[in-house]
Amino acid sequence: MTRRKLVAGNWKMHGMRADLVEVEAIAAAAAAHRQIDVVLALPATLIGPAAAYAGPLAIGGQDCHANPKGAHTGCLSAAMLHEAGASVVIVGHSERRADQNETSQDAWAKAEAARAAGLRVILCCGETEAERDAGRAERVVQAQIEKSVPEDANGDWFTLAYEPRWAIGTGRTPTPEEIASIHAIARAKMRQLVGDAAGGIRILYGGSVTGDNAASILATPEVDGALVGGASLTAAKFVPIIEAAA
Ligand code: G2H
Repeated sequence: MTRRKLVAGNWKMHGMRADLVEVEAIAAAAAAHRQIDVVLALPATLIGPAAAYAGPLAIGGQDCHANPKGAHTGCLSAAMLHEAGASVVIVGHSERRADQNETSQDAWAKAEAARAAGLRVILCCGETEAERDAGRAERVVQAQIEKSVPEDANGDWFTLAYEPRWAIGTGRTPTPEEIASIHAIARAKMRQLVGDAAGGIRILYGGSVTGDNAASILATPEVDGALVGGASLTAAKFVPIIEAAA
């Protein structure tokens, strides 16, 4: 099955209004490469201003609450993100798993809430370095998928991102063979859960993707795109990754 490439940037806790010039330049690159999908997951404070001129660049949030409303100080619902201008949200990122003790069950609930609010979802999974060293990477990713991928997931609204935690922000990446192997295992696991719909679900690789390694990572079998952190913060770094995918 042919799947459109998707390149998603994740600005994490970076970005002030002055940085909207970068969003504008990235939106121009997305407009020049409409054969692929480009997403920018921004801090919530920038979603509204960025969405005003994003055009084909989809603006995303980086997390949402699993509940539609309630007494959750400091949290944002999926509907709030949607109303602000987001069309996508990342859930289950390893930094939220580490910093906020989020679980795969939490990621499942957030994915369901996001879908109900009309958002598309990028759900993250990936093993720690200790799990990798113990030879458990495949089992860890399979277990995360089993607990977090909704049973009605399909490629229209759902994307999986494989992000080995030891590769995030470290400059280290798995070999293309290792990435291809885990992605194939992830797709097989999703096929058990959602059947043929798994064939339409994109699987992104994330973790220290840069303009230098993007072409080889994106050419790897089973890689349908990239989730990019540090190298998405400026157009100068992110646009070459978009071009590598196009
Ligand atoms: C992994 C990735 C983006 P970076 O978190 O989600 O970050 O590209 O900085 O490793």
